[in-house]
Amino acid sequence: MIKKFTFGTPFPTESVVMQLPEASAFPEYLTLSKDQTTLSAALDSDAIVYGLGENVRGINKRGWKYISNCSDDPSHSENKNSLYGAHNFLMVDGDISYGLFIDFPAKVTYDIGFTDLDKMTISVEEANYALYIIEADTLPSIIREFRSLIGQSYIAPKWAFGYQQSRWGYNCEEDIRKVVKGHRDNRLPLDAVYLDIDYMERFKDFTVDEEKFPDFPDFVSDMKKENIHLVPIIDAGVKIEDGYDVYEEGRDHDYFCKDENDEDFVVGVWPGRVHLPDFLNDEARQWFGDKYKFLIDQGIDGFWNDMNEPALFYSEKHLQEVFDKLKEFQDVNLDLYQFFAFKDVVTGIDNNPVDYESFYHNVNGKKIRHDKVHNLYGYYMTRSAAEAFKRIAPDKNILMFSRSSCIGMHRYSGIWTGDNSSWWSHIELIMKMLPSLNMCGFIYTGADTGGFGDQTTEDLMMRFIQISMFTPLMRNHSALGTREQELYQFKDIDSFRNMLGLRYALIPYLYSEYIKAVRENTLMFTPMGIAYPEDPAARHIEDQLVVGESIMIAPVYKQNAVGRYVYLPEDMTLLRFRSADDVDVIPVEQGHQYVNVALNEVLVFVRKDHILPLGPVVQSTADLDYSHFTIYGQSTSPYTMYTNETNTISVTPA
Ligand code: MIG
Repeated sequence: MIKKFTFGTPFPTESVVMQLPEASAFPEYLTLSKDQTTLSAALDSDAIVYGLGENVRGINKRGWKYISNCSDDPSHSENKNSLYGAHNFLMVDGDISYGLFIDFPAKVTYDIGFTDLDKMTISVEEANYALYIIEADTLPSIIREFRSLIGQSYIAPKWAFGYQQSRWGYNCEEDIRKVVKGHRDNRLPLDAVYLDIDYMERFKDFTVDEEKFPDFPDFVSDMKKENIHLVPIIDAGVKIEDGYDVYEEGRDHDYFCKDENDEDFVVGVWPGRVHLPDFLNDEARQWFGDKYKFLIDQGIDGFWNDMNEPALFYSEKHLQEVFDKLKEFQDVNLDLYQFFAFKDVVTGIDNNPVDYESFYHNVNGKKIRHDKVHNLYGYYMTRSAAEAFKRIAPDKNILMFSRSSCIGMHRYSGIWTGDNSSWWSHIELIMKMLPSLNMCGFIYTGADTGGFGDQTTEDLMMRFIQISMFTPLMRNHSALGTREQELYQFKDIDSFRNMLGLRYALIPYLYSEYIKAVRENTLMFTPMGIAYPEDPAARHIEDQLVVGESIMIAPVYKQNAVGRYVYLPEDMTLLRFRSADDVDVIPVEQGHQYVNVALNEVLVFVRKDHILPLGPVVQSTADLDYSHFTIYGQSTSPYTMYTNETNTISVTPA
């Protein structure tokens, strides 16, 4: 049952799709402050708090403070409180269990056992929000009810389950052909290559640099013949440049965010000075979305939206203040305090909170200050694209995922988890994010495989691939200036090829479980405590996940580890894969087990009374073959496999 409580006048976020009547009785396990901005609840000693989507730290969010405030922060260390998304759903699993969703577009702070381990305090910036409390017998039912409240998640095209290669720095057609060739020559399967900001003309959205790509449509179709999709990036900011149509149209029609004097607000991002499209204005949103047609007409069928928190390097106004202020420090003896004051002036330039309070949206004629609706910006940018796709190419399923997000956006696209690093702890982090993201409706998702920032290593890449091979988005992406990390750059290409082969053999199963998660409002990645609620030993395990209905995974995420402990809540069949066809099949008993996992091996545990169908190894999703499967595990009932969004086949146990 969902209970809705409305406080003040909430902004219509369109995060939910159901109209519910107001509930009357406020639940006794929650305390609402007099001013209605703070909710608090006791947490009994064994309670787990699940949810909050894209965030640092554990699956159990207890013991830290999180702030929903979409932020462009490329250092995902555990001292952070906010990443790129605002995912205001959580679930308390204790003596009393319930779900809670705060429908509010600005800051919400969650002190989940940070100040007091046994207490949860949620503070909403203003008493203008809708609160939904979900009560049900089981956690999966709470999730199901919540997900039906927010509407069906986005469905990505099947090719987007193929292996994808990206790097900030592929500069021209030649670079991309080299990447494709590198994969093909080494028989590394591949479905897509990404175009980062370098493909544009001076970083202008909806342009292609003709010097780098002399005949873009031709190139796109060449690539398509090789079963390679090209996926260009779109940034939120529009470059200020006379003669640039997107800039001029936006300016002439007042489609950009305004400053306090009603002038188009100026900030700096990649192209230098830009304006920010006002995605919260219906007309502007439609206008910007229609611009994607420029690339769709040239054969493009996938996009990623970036910098849409929005990321701000500087605002022109604040930059001027900084320059003025810096003069005060010139020729001064900078002592300890002076020096740090000076440093703060400089390092505080980008993504400065003051800047977010100095521009405005036009929402149906009403001027709304940005910080009041901050967390909707990336969501509405992406919605602008997705709504336009329906008009431009109603018969196509176009891949779309975004960096910034808010619940509601899950209906329009997936997300990637932004600028992670080539750190072992970030293999662990994605494993913890996956179930939390699924609860919040984000099912098409994945991390930059191998790590975006910093230098990767071959062993780290191998272990990263071994978790990414289960995630819907499996994309190797890295930052400009870091070590090149295409899989053919490493020594043991054979093992990487084997891992990718296994991924492609798993796609029929993974895609099917993805569709089920979307259609049935379930998790694709289930924490052990939710999958095995009757087993106290499974309850707090955070480094194993149930993937879909049939399998459990226990990734290796520690440097130098050649094995690990695994807890089995029931007897299972262990598959130790070196490749899709080189596998040891080992029955393992319920209980704690130590298992060896060499660097070139990945473990899959088939659950009791379940089967895992593996397809043949192919080089591209275009060659997926549903005519025969190798079946692992045992079951008395057939496995229902979605072969596309709606059709199923029945796969019978061996
Ligand atoms: O601030 O377009 O997260 O994936 O490669 C850097 C360049 C801007 C951030 C994205 C990253 C992308 C990069 N972008």
